[in-house]
Amino acid sequence: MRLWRRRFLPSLILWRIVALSPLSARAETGYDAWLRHAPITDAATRARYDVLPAVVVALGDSTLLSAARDEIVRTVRGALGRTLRIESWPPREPAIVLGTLRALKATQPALATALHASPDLPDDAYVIKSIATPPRLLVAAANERGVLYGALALARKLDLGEPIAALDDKQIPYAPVRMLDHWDNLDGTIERGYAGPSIFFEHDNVAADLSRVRDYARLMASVGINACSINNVNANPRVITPELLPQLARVAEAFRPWGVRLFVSIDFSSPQRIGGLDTFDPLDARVATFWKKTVDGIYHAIPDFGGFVLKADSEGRLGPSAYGRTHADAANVIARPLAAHGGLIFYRGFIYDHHMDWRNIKNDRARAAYENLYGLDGRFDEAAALQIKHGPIDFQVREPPSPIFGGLEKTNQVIELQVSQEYTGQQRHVVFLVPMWKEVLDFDLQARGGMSMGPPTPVKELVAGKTFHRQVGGFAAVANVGRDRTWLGHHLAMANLFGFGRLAWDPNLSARAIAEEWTKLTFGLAPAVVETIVDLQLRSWPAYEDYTGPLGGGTLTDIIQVHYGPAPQSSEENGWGQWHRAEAHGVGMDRTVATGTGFIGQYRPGVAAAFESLATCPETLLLFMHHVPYTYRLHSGTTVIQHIYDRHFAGAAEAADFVRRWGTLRGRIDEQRFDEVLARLTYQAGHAQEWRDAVDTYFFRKSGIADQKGRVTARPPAGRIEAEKMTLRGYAPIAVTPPEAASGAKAVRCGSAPCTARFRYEGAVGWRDLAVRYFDPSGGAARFKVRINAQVVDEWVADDLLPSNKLDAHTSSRRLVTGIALRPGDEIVVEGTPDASDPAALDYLEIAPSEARPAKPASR
Ligand code: GCW
Repeated sequence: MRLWRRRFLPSLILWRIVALSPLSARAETGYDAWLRHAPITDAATRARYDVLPAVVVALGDSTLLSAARDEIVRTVRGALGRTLRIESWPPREPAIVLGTLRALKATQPALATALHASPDLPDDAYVIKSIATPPRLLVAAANERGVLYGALALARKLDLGEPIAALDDKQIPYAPVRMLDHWDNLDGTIERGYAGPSIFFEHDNVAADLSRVRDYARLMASVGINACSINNVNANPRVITPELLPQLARVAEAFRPWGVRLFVSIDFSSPQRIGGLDTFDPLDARVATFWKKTVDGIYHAIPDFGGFVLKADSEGRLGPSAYGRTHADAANVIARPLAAHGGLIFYRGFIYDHHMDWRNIKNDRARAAYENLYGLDGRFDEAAALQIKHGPIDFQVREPPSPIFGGLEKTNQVIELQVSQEYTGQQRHVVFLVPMWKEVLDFDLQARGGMSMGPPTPVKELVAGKTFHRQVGGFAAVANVGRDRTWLGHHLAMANLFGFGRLAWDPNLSARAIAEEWTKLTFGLAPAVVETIVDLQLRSWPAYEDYTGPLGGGTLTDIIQVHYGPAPQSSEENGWGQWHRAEAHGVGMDRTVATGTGFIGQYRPGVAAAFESLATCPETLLLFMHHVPYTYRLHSGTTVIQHIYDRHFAGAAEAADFVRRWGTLRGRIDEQRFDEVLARLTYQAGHAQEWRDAVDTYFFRKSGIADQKGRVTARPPAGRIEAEKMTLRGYAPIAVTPPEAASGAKAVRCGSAPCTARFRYEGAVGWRDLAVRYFDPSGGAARFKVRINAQVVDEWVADDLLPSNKLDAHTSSRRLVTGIALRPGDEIVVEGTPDASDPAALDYLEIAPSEARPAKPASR
């Protein structure tokens, strides 16, 4: 051992030199996500790895085992600056040995015996064990993918600086299905994707360069994801035509070394649209033949193909209802040929009528999944699983678990979560979703009929088949990563991708533990950094819920199109069924059995009773379950309306505090990611104010009830100067839609450039911060300048890519101009120069005493 260490001393010295070079020497673009394998600089932590062998041996040469071995080499190289020797069996010195139990037994039966716990290892489970005698460190599993997971887990331990001297770790995945879905279109666009174009497709074909797909597969494997569906559930039927097959085979090949099985989404009318039939009736023999031929053809090209995802009879997609057939008929006709090859079909439970009559207060979209599927329990083939969104509506910031999880006893289930933050800030807002997912996964649906009937039946156990036996079950999440170098568009959003994988492997991990792991891997082990980022992540979902919409009323976002900024009224009076039913006296959906839509009756009796009664309904879900007067008093004694006002202010203040908190990390992490996250958090704080003001104003206008704290009134708040009240040249007032998207319902837009809006400052002498609220629609890049008297103090280009080309709450943006010395009589001028269809529109200016901010404020 000592001899061996001496042999490697020179490289260690060299390493110290590398390790001591400044942080900025490492390019930190975000692309490596949590697999950076960054140098461990702390001497005590490094000393833990003095026991690490210098050799790594893989028992076999498959692509999986090679990937496993190479990742160990890469990790040790990065973390410790040592290059492990790759050898074959038997190694001549202590080694890390990676192999399946079968290979171990064949090479050295004694080693296999050392792993006594292991004969019962299911697929994908692994053991990592240090042993006293050479070869020292074993990573073993029943299947090769398990070996890969073990190797990647060992790599993670190293990256986390955890001791490895006495390892005896056995990990069994909680469920067999751990899957990521993508809503990528063949033309390269992504439905609800917020980080650039598809990594899988371009120009109606699979992308020519799949190197990003390979890197993505490595990320997936590192957290135990074993399946990936690559195209939109609103599927283009071409995806399974013979023309595309060789291309899909290339994706499968990119996934293979990392143990990820390829799935695709299909169109249910394919037999007609690409099969030349005049029908897609699932009970028609010709249709069955079409599916069999298609499936056989795919397996011929891709022997380890995973199967299909299917969205049918939902949001305009064709389905079995066209022929009066059931969802089970539809799933089974495709499941049968898949089963012959070990494939699966995930049949989506997201089935509802989006033309529902909103005037009928008994109508309720939340009831749809249960009504469509409950009666079919036991009629789905074993190779079919229902893939059910976690809540009964659609990835809102707060929903109860879908009752169908607790209703089905004889049907395979997979829960569908969403990493892509469709309704939760679209990766412009930091919202760490793991705590939200955990609330759903831990929720006891009392599926055995009530507490008296046996132990609790939390959602996680139900979907994993631990309560009622299921052939297939587990976890899926819609990820929608894109070509942006950060994968999701926000460095901090990657904690959701990581967290989903970790939860799918082990839903009993705590949100904090997951956040800690992710932060250490992504930003390093320094305690102050870890504490700050973990704290911010854990506060982010509650903050977002507060400033968008507390009490379970729905996110109040624009429902019709982009699902981003506030547009509370857009949920109402249309067929989409995301109603919150705000009227002059009260708000909320009455879903009770007694007087409402009856949705609550879909839960088992114990759960239903708790939701039905106002006294026991969790207040986080109050407006989801009940319609109450604005004056209804919560357990705290506060009225609903006052609570709405208060939480919006508290949430926006939290978002502002995130900027301050992040600022403390300057110099403690790399500059690039520090600056990029700071820019996003600064934007988020500005947009959180927009949310706060829009939603509070909306409820103020609906209810007519004043905010007891005087913040929500018909007049602009203190310190705010409406643009339309300033002295305008070239600018003209314009009404904004929806009205609450702009302060005072109005903005000014530039007619003939250059336009100016000016006013005279009459406040006290002092350092001031100016907040300029302007609109940044997508149709151009207007320019703005702020002048104090003749001096230009700031200028910027409004070229963010926000999801609207109008003046609305999606494009409402804030520019902070900090630390301005103002004197009474100063003239403050905003000058706007339009570009294309962007009219350099302004909403208001706000002047406040300067706050301590990060030394270098980010642009937005
Ligand atoms: O919430 C809706 C999204 C759609 C999506 C659908 C679904 C892919 O707005 O964009 O379609 O859910 O999950 O099928």
